[in-house]
Amino acid sequence: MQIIKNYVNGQLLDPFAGQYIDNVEPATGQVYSKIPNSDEHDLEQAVVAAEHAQKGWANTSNEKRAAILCRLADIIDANADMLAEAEAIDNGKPITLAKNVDIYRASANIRFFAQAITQFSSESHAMEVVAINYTLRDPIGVVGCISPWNLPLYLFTWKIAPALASGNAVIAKPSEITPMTAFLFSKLCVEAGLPDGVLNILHGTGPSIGGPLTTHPKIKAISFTGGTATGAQITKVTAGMFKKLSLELGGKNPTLVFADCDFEDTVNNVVRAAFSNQGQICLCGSRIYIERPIYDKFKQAFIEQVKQIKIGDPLEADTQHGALVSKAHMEKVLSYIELAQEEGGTVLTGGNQVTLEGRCENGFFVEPTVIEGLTNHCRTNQEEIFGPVCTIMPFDTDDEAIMLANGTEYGLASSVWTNDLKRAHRVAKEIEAGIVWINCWLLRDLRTPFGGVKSSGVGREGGLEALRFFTEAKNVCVKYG
Ligand code: TXE
Repeated sequence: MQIIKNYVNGQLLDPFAGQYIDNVEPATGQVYSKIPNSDEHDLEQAVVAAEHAQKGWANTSNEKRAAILCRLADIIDANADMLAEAEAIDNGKPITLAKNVDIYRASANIRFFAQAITQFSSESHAMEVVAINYTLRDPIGVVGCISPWNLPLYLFTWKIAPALASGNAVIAKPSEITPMTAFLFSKLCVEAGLPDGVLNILHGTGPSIGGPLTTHPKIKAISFTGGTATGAQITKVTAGMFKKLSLELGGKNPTLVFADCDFEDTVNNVVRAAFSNQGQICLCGSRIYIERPIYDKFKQAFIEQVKQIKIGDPLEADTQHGALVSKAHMEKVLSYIELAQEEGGTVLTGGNQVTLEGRCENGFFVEPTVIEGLTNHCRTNQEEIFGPVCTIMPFDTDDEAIMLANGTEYGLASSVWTNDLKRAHRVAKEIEAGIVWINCWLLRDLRTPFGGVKSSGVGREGGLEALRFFTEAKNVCVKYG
């Protein structure tokens, strides 16, 4: 049984109190490793290490920091197969997806921000003949990064890379449900020569270590991705502490399919948008609105394709649909499928737990599920299910499509499928979301602002937005006139 360790001041350590929790492999339902359940003592040790390391790291030139981070990205690439296998075991996602999306993006995140910091500049504002203002952008100091289980190493690196690149020291907490790749990553940090204390990784639950991390007075900024309820809790407990917060929360994303779309390409991508990573991506399109003239044709083609998704052992190369992340999460998803039927929905395909034979007989597998016949305001269409469940509904006009799309408390992402240029731009302008994809989904340029509106969060990640978040602006005004 593998025992995961914290990474503090460059060392792999057991938690002070010696408390561990079980780590379950979702595809088998078996405990396969132990995770430290860290507490305030571990946090204090990490804060001291981070504070001590931060000044030196901030005073290291951008080029040198970038070189160390690029070395780390190269080491991730060299270990991509090992990390992808670990991610598939720990999370239940198909190994092919883990390699091509998660691990690929983990090194891309680090390399991107390593390079971005060497191009980062700040503004100056001349007051004609009187004075000049210039803006200094200094690292904040010690910052906290809290990441979820759905894209474990991908989102972990997405947060720590801009924080480190801009000269902060980081205390990071991966999800206790998927801690393995962050642990393996800490060993790679040692190999890359990341200075001691610059990055500290503490494992454990929200109550034991997440909460204390958010309220620690020396941690001046928190970047969080996770559930909306947790985001609200973090906002509440940090109120009055004047911390910078970036919150990337839940989504209930609309997919708008217009009759003039490229039919086959749209079907393929709407399936991908609904069911990638077993529907456990905050960007997944789970409410699919289809213009009435093609509703029946689209429904048929869509269901046919969904039925062909190969469910299987995440470790098999041809598996397209793996296990849900935990038993509790599987039960939550199944309860929503039941609720959808109580609310008057008809399950067109899927709807059940799947029992595989052999190694995965006790795994947490649920069929890709498509439901129709629901109203927009029912709970199934309002609440984040975060699993392989989508609903389909017809619409008649552009305005109705926009109204339906905007009819939830969330506003993270959306996708629009049409060949009408004017409509595409108009709909994009009207949709209440941080991200609108036109004729594509999850096509990511890391320079673009990333985040949501309404209950999907506050703040933006990505590119300059992330570097600005992890730095403090100071205006210097020099009078010379
Ligand atoms: O998330 P949590 P959970 C949604 C999705 C899912 C639901 C709950 O709907 O079903 O949230 O998932 C840490 N202070 N998303 O329970 O609890 C926690 O340990 C500080 C959407 O796993 O929000 C983990 O590291 N930290 C989503 C991280 O927060 C706390 C991704 C996220 O866990 C804490 C995941 C606290 N009080 C779930 N409590 C997305 N937007 O991508 C927990 N944590």
